[in-house]
Amino acid sequence: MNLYLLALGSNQRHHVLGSPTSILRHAIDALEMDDIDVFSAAQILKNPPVGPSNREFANSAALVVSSLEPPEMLERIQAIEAHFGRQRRGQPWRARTLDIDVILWSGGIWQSSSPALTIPHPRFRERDFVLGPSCQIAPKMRDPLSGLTIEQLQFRILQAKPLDRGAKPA
Ligand code: PH2
Ligand code: MG
Ligand code: MG
Repeated sequence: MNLYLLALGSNQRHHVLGSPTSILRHAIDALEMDDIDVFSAAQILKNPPVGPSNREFANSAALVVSSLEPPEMLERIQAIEAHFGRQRRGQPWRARTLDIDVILWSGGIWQSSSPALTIPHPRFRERDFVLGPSCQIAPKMRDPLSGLTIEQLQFRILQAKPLDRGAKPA
C-alpha cells in the first residue's frame, strides 16, 4: 500500500459547485474511491496567492492510502481536476477551479518525465499554503530529501517570515 500527502488548491469559482472552498470540499469527497481511501483531510484555509495570480486561493491537504502507484495516482488526480472543470490550455499559472499536487509519497522519491511527475513536489518546502494544511494532518511525515518533517519545514518558514502569514479559516 502507498500513502500519499496531497495538496489541494482552488482560486476560481465553478458554475455549479460555487466557491473555491465548496470546490475543495467536493474534491476531497471525490478522492474517496474503490482504490483510494481518504485517511484524513485538513481544514480548508484561504491564502493570498503566491506567484503571478491576484486571486485568493482556498487550500487544503489530504492523506490518502491507495494501491495505486505514482503514475496511476497522477492520472487519477488529473481526471478529477478535469471533472471539476480544470482547463489545462493556456498559461501554467492561469486561475484554476482545482489543482491537486502530490507532495510526499511513502515510497520516497519518484522522478519521471512521461508522465511528468516529481515526488517530493519540488517547491513544497517554501510554500506556507502547502505546509500549513499538511502540518494539521501529517506533522511527522518526513521529506526524504531534506530529512526534515513537515512540522520542521513549517517551523523553518514561520521563523523566516513570522508576520507574513495571510492564511485564515475559509
Ligand atoms: N498554487 C499555485 C501558485 N500559487 N498560491 C496559493 N496561495 N495557493 C495555491 O494553491 C497556489 C498558489 C500553483 O499551483
Ligand atoms: Mg498541479
Ligand atoms: Mg500546484
